[in-house]
Amino acid sequence: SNTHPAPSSSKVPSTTKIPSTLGELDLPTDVRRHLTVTLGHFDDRQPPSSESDKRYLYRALAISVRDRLVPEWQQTWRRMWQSDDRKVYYLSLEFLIGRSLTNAIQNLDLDDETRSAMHAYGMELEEVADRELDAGLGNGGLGRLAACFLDSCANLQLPVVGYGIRYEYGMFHQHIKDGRQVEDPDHWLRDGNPWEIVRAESTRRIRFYGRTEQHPDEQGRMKTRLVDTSDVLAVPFDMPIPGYRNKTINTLRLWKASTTDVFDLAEFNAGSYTEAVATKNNAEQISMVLYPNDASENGKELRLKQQYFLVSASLQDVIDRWVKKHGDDFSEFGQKNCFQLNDTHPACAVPELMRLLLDEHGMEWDDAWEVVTRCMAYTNHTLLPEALERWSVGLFSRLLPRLLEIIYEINARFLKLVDQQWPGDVGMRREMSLIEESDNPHIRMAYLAIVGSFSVNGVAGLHTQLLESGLFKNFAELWPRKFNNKTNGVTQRRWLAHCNPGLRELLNETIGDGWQTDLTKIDQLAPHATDPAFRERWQSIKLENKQRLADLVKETTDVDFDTSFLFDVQVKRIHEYKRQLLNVLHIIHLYDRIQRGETAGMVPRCVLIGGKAAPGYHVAKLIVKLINDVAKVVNADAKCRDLLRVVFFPNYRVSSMEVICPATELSEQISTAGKEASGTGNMKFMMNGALTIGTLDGANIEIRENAGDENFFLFGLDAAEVVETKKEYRPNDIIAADPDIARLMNILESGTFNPDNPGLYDLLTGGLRSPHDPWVTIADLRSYIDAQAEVGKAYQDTDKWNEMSILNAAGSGWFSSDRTISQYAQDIWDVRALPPLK
Ligand code: NBG
Repeated sequence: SNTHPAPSSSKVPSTTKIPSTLGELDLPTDVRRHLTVTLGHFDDRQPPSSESDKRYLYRALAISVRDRLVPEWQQTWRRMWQSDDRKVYYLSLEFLIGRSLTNAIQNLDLDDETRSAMHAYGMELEEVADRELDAGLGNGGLGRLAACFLDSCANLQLPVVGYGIRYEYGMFHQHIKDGRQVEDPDHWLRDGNPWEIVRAESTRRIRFYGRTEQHPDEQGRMKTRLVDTSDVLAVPFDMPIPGYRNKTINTLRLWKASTTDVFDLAEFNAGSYTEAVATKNNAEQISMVLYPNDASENGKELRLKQQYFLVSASLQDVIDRWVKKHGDDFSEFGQKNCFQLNDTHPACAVPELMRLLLDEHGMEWDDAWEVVTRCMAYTNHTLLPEALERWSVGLFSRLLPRLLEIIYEINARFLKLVDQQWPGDVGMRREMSLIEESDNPHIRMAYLAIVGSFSVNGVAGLHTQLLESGLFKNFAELWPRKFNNKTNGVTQRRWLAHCNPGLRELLNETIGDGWQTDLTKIDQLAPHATDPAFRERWQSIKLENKQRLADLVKETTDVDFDTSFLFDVQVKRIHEYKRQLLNVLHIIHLYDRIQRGETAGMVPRCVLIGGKAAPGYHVAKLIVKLINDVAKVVNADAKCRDLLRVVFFPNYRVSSMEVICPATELSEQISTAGKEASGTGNMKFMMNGALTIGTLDGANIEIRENAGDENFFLFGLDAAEVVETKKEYRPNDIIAADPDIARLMNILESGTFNPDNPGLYDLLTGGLRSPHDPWVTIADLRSYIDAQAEVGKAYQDTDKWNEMSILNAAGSGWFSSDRTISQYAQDIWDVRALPPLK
């Protein structure tokens, strides 16, 4: 209890010893205590009979596990701040964490203990763990990458803090009604969140709107200050990020928006109770909901508020700790701190740090700029022009007037530099300006991030090359040394060890368990690829995983997946450039062959497609409808029964991927070359022994290099050929000249899948037939169909297929996020592992 006065300081030991197991309670006793006392759930009948009983049990177990990580969490925090070494802050609007319980159990090595504690309630651990709602605080690859990065930072014991927003509602829940996507709010916090600890004492004040005015400081220098602002509080909630059995628990700090005063007293006294409470709602809106747009920009005022809210709260947090230690001396701040910007979403960090240093800590421009450009680093995640953030100057001047002044000053100085490099070249000044001039001028956030950072990186080899030669060409010419590549990775602890226990045990037995913290060791599998006994075990593990997925598919869609079929999977956000349509066209081709009895050599397949469409993305939603309509026709057709099943998997999310990726045999990575920056799902599939059918896009290129060309099904145009093809693209000619393609287009266009709704898919078929189709789907279709036929052939030779599968897993060492993070730590951050506690 905290109600007793603190003992006099002389009696307080200088380092409080925290017992490693609080109260020495064994886990079953602890679970029972939390169930009945902490949660006040008196009914602990065994086994839990209702869904709600099971959820109580989940919470009691989660709190018991959390108890076991808190002491080392506190110690890691102290190790971090007692050290004078450089620190890193990963600023991201998204952290797509998924579930935390099973991850904590694995990393703290509590599997046996928790499993037997659950047996006492007649429950399997998995059944209890399944009650945890995903923390879906992200859209897709970008948010999940941030979560994998935090895991790897903790594994490598790096001094890294993640900063994000504690959205009340995460990624929407998708359900399918009459074949269409319907969105429901995701109130993931409804049962409370046992993984967070509120730190109200570190609340920060965020200032919006208002105006600037000049005033003299103590030395008589003119300074700027903001007045008449409208303020919101940022309250931090910390989530633990456990390292793998290494006594290190890092922190993810998520900010919740809250009103400055619970009630506006004046309004309250005037009897306007409801208006006063409305003010509170207004402030709290900022952290209410995640914007569900993946790789697309969207210009809403509330989104800019979220971005500034995260950035300002996080920078103030870091500066406050700095000032407590170093006072107002910021000369070393840039050397000792590094902010990694996850895309341009937190790019306001550049002008905001300038503002804090200039206006609140009395620095001069040149010194402040020196500090800022020493500590900011920017990661670009997309080449799609529609995803590049631009904010209207008008909006900015209202919402963040001081930041706009600072951006103008940064731009003026930057354009002088451009003029030195390209004297008199006004075209170049226009092209490179941070402000895009027009009737409605906009700020180019990517340019702001580049100018303010010492490092700019892409997320796969091809992506970085294309940034340097295309999108950021002028900047790469001006500052060639700023640009670097960091190919993405995923954590093998969640994406292999946890989600594929069968394979984990086989690996441990065969090559030892070192791969869990050093995935390069997985190459020791390669010699076993030709061993018949090993192949057989490999295959039987895949079969078990396929059964697990088939059960889930049956439960969620009522479709029977036959585990003797090839499991062919495409899961990712629905987006035109990812070309789920190409996949559908191939399914229609198979359907056509089956109708015509041309099934010689055809391998039976279960095709699974899953992913969410942004709620305002009409074409993507129509693609979802088409997939569902095709699935309905195929699955109802007796002729297809022995050869083809199709499923649209609803509400695809982190926890579903944990079941899907271990069961997948064919991984669909079929984006238009030059459009997918990297991809990360592709890596999870490879690790779990799936073969890839893919284009030369993003990290697919590196996957193919590491798996071996002969173990990868390549098709389609490369990035340069896509550019060439577009100059003279005539999809109608291709369709007319290829009977297979002509027939499948006819099936689609004659309303086979939309008998009651003629014309429904005209938008899609019109796009495919358009000479301006940006995704050149028809150009790649023949090559895709042929590559799929190769897949079928290869699958029929089971020994060969297993060998290729093993060689894919064996080649996946490069794709651990531990490798990626080691490269960030070395090349960008210049940080080392935390020293042990003094
Ligand atoms: C996405 C890319 C993916 C990439 C992830 C992570 C955005 C803006 N970009 O290809 O589309 O794997 O980022 O880097 O969401």
